[in-house]
Amino acid sequence: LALHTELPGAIADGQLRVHYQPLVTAGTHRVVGVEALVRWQHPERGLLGPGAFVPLAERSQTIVGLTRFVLREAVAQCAAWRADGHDVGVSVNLSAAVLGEPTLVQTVRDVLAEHRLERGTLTLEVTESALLDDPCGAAAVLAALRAAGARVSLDDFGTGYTSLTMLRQLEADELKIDRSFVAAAPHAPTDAAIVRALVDLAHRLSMEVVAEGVEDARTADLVRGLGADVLQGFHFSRPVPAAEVFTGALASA
Ligand code: G
Ligand code: G
Ligand code: NA
Ligand code: MN
Repeated sequence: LALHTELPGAIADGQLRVHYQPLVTAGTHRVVGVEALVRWQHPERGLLGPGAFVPLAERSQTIVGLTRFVLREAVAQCAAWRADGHDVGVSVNLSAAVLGEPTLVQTVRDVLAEHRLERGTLTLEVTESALLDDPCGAAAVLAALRAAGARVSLDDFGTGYTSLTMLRQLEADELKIDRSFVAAAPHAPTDAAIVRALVDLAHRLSMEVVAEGVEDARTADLVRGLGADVLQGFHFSRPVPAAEVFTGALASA
């Protein structure tokens, strides 16, 4: 059986899992959020990463159900952490294919209301390539998602082709600098200059800046110095099951 034909049944059957990767403040490395990253606990093939099946889901309507599952799971988990005294938010990835889905905004409204999550606690990550498909439509959807109480983050920023045009057309709360620039910054003055410039640009547009792909202490210190507000990467934690997020070395805000 091909993975793409199995996936809808697997979602219904409860085979998807959500892992979480911490986001920490640049200064003191307190956990202020987590990014939800989907996995598939496949009965024969073992634990599959998103690269193995998210692209398949994106080629069919399956991505709609997958996204709804991850949103519900992540928001419920975030609400549980907050009830336990952890002042954290949660970030969920949205594919281009769901941005055009008429039910998306209502789903977000419903899930936030169901778990009584405060405005600004859920962040929705979109990539430039997702926005490229239909920039005007995307701007309207992002505005509606923000009106519903979610934050919007521009993921993998700097790798698309029309970054600056995007910034003129839509309002976002957060910019995630692509990990290719972050990882290279300690070794290449050009990359460090690009990180600095993206930070300044984002701050002037009142956006918070996340540096992703921080793999060592030297990179963490450098991008903090370049002005990043929040850091994410293997140096702090890999994506882990919910139960492991607050049991390691990292403390929450
Ligand atoms: O963990 P890995 O490096 O394989 O992740 C690859 C990609 O899968 C990342 O770009 C990430 O944004 C994407 N991804 C992970 N979880 C989800 C999800 O729930 N929905 C969507 N649309 N993409 C996801
Ligand atoms: O495209 P997106 O930014 O959503 O991708 C998130 C992916 O990045 C996850 O699959 C996660 O495993 C991966 N990731 C997170 N931190 C690091 C890191 O420090 N280094 C590398 N190479 N990948 C990372
Ligand atoms: Na992301
Ligand atoms: Mn990214």
